[in-house]
Amino acid sequence: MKLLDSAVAPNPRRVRIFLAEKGIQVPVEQVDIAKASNRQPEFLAKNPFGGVPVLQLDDGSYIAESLAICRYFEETSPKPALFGEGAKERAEVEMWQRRMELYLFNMVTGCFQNTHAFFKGRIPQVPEYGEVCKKNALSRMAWLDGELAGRKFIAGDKFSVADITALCAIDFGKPTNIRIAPEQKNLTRWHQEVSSRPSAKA
Ligand SMILES: N[C@@H](CCC(=O)N[C@@H](CS)C(=O)NCC(=O)O)C(=O)O
Repeated sequence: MKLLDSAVAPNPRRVRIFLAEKGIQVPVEQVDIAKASNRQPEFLAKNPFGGVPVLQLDDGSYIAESLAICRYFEETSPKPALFGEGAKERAEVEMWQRRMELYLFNMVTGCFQNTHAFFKGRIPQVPEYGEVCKKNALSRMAWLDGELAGRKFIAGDKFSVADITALCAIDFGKPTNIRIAPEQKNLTRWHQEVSSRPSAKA
């Protein structure tokens, strides 16, 4: 088994944090996305969309999509449960994970992809759309600050995959100046708490 990784990108970080929380060690191979190694035929044969991370299994098959990889490890190593336990908690974690991915993470990465020099010439950039993404991300962080007034973590009292997605989204906001505002005390408290977990260094 091997994780095809990029140390600089937010999606692979989601998987690395997930693995660290579970205490699972997987051999890692860096894919040089700056040199577009992930866009070469050899990599596209593993994941036709070219994104990292990709998990290479011992039977020679590949699993792409960060959340699919996380779900694989949730099944093989159920404790600690990061997708929730029982019908209600699992549904709540799923709801929050999807909210964090669709409405925050994708906005932060959408801003980066459409405005940052890294993606110039790689994809057709639409800077105006990037600015819309940034505005959306900032307003969702303001909303999240209010949500976190009443609970410790994103989906409730327990740390979950929703926290991992939100942490990776917010930290990846740095290059496009998507930052937590000083008055967002609840979001700041949550960010400090999840950042101080050993897994955040992954
Ligand atoms: N939906 C995929 C997204 C994968 C993705 O876009 N990964 C980025 C890194 S965060 C990537 O490979 N970027 C380089 C590129 O697209 O060329 C997932 O959840 O893993």
